[in-house]
Amino acid sequence: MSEKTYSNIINNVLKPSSSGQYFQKFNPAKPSESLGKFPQSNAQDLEQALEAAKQAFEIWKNTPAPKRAEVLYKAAEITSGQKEELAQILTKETGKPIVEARGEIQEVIDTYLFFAGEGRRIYGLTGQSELHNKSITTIRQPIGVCGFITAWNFPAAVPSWKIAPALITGNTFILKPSSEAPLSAYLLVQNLCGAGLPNGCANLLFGNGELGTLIANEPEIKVVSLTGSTEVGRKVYTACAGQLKKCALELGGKNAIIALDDANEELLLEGVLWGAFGTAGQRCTSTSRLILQKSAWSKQFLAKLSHAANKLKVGDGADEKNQIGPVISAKQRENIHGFVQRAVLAGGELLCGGKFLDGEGYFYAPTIISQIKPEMELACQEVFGPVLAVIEVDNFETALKVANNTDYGLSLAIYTQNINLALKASNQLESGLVYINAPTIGAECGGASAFGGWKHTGNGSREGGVLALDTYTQYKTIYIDYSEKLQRAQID
Ligand code: UN1
Repeated sequence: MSEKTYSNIINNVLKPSSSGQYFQKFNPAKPSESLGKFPQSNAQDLEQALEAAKQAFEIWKNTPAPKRAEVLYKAAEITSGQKEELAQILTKETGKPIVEARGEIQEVIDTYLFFAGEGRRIYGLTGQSELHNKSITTIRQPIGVCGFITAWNFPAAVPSWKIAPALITGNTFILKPSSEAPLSAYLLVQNLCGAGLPNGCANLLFGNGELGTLIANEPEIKVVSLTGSTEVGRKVYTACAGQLKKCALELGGKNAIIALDDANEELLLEGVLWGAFGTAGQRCTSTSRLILQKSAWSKQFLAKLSHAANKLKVGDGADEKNQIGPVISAKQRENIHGFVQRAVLAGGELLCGGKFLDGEGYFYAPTIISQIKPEMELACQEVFGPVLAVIEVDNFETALKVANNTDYGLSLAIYTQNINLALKASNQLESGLVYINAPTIGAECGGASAFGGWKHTGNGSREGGVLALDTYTQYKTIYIDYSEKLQRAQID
């Protein structure tokens, strides 16, 4: 089969890049299989996309929000009709198991439906004036062209978390997906265009980090939303700060499950396996630390956990029987292995995994390393792979301290049947997400499900849920004076 060459999408038209250069994308489970060639876009492409997005903004911002919602409802319907096909492609692109890929496409649908509903509820505030015959109203208004820079691990869901709130509030966008996962984003944008979005509202440019830098530095892009590493986040934040423009960051994590000795063992075992090894540990929410209360029970539990981890089926995610797919690239697999080797050299005890697995793809065995101390590299740095560091502690108080002892603050969990300790933990854990008796992964996108982190995981913005509207709107306060004579507010 000949390799397909893809184009950017600008103003609802397929446009090859002006650079004439392309990159290839391969299936991480079968690296000899190419998914196609994608343009390496440059400043000229960005200029064209920007022009289209700016013009479209003038139309879209004046379209009533419930009308905008119709496009999202339609996009949800189209996506739903293609769910299996999109999931299969997502699996080829990322290697994630097909059940997870189906779940991710469902998340796109749910995100569109949730924000379409918000189209009838973009509420403001009304206030009380100190004067007679005067009213005060604060409304939300769109900001302009948004730039989205997204990661490869959730190549459909994460862009949808940005696209849906931006569009429903009247903004237009340019999306630059990771070059490790360009195809799902392409299909997402095509479906939005096919759902009746006016030309130029949704634009897609493929490219590498240089294109991301151009987007962050472009003054006419008024909001930048990035899902990526803390390192890139710092650069993007600095660029945006220089222009005093909005920036939403969703960055790394060093998430932990605290397991107290009264935990429901069955739930805990399943939760740790799923949290640590789901998506091959490549979620910003993955459980990368298990903070285990030391007891006679904890030893047995670790033995059971390692046994179960060893039995997980690792292989091509397209095969329904496989539970863990490959990691995204050869380079990433080397990085992961480096972390494991250094942890063992530093005194960690390898309970299972710690090796490459046979097969053409970038498979890495689910790995558990115990005897990790809170100050060791494996306890502090994000690995982004199927590696779990076990840190044993004596009691609840130390467990909380260790859990909070990280630069990141995305997702922390506690397993206990003691309601007082569970509630104390939910109050004292320093993270944007806290789970009680569930692992650190699995955030939803509706209503109150604000997604985002504390500390170096972000800069305070939230995605998924009604608070996401804050990123894409600015407030305007309107005073209306219907008195016939001049009045003044109290000035002394
Ligand atoms: C991410 O890895 O960037 O909560 C997002 C979860 C997923 C989202 C992960 N729904 O695990």
